[in-house]
Amino acid sequence: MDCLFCKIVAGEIPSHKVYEDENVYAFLDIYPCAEGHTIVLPKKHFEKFTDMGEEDAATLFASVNKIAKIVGDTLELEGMNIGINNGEIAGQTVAHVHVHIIPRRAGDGEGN
Ligand code: D5M
Repeated sequence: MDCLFCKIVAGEIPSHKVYEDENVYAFLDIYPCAEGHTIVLPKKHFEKFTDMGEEDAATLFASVNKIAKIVGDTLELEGMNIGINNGEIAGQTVAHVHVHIIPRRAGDGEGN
């Protein structure tokens, strides 16, 4: 399958790995919104979050929970945005489900 993120998981395209287990792969976003911006994706290919069944979605978010704590502890963050762009109309540019973990810091100006 010609999927950018499947190729990253397979090691065919280089990435800065943050975390990996049997179900997910996490790496730094190449166009970070903030230092430490991390992407978490399921190793199993789904185009959109809403294509996933409950069990796969729960597994993904159990790992997101773990990785968000690691990112938060490592970077000593007080908070972060955790989210998904689900579908092209919602801003999804890579057609493989992924969760953004975006560190937030005092004065970073986004204010939402
Ligand atoms: O987010 C897709 C994200 O994927 C976007 O923030 C850039 C990032 N991206 C794209 N290509 C790469 C590579 N090769 N390495 C790391 N990060 C990458 P979306 O929610 O689909 O807009």
